[in-house]
Amino acid sequence: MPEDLEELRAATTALLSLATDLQAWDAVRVGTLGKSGALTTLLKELGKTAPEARRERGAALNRLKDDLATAIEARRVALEAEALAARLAAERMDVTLPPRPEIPGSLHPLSRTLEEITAIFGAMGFSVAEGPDIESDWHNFSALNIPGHHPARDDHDTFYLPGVPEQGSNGPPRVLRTHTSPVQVRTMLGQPPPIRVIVPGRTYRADHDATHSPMFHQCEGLVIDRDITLGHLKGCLTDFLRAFFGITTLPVRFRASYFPFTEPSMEVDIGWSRRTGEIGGGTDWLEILGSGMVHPKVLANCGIDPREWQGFAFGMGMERLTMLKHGMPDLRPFYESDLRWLRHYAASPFAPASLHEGVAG
Ligand code: 2NM
Repeated sequence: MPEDLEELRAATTALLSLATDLQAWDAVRVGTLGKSGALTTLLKELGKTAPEARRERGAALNRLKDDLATAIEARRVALEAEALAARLAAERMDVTLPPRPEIPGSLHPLSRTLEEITAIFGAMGFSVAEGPDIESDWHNFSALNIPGHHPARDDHDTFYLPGVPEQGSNGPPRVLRTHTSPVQVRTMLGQPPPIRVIVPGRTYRADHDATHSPMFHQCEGLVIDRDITLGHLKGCLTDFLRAFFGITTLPVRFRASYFPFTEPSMEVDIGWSRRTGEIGGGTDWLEILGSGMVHPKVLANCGIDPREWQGFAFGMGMERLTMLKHGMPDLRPFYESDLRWLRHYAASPFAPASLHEGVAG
């Protein structure tokens, strides 16, 4: 290799080893391979070389360019690894430290609601089921007897995801689940009855204003056995609402309604005062839950024989429940991480929801 090229190789290699951070490294890269870098300049000058020597010098230049590009890239990888190692060492955290009860942090009010709901239904023999946020159209809609023309399927409400590449762009349609019911579908498909589950989790709808968030939390529930009746539904949900709001005499009303996945279907209202906002007082009614007897078609879709099994299901919005319990006027602060709001509504992690006193209170 010509002497001037060997010199450039040596000089660049030396500069690279002197570059101890990415900024210095980038200066070497630009100074070598950049638009007016040393090597780029030599390549541009190749045209001035005598025609007999041009082929050989060109080949040597290209070899040097490959070598230097490789060395420069290797240095970047090494510097980034060093930087990461330094950061990991600086941010090392001792997870064996004892707790500091004087700064315990606190629970988000939604987490608290989740704990309370779980404790209440847990005392009634329910377990918690979970499932994916990204669902097939079938689990989210078809299995639940929601036909293609139902408004819940409207593009206005549902976030559709692009087709999965491995399955070709016209693979099965995927959605962000619009309710947690697809988890009930998965539960029925995955285990034989009897079933007693609640299903808390994130749900998604293309809706955004003072009382709607595109992501919110639901808790649904499902009970399947041989002889479950509307009476069980009414008793279970009445007990739940009275335990959740801590009012043993809370008025609860069941009002005929419609859902595609239950028959008959009912909205559940609690007594309150519209004027003062007080729950359990006054003479007004507030809608709080949806419920019904699981439609025989849904049972059949999920591999359960509706001549042998029946049951009830229900669903509620967890933010709404939390807002009503604490008299919160606005939904938006739930997701804004504003410490003033969080401290105001915080619950202590050292006073977890428990029901040692029983559901009926
Ligand atoms: C609601 C209201 C009424 C419901 C039904 C089912 C399933 F999977 F069993 F069919 N899951 N959840 C249901 C019924 C949900 O939410 C307002």
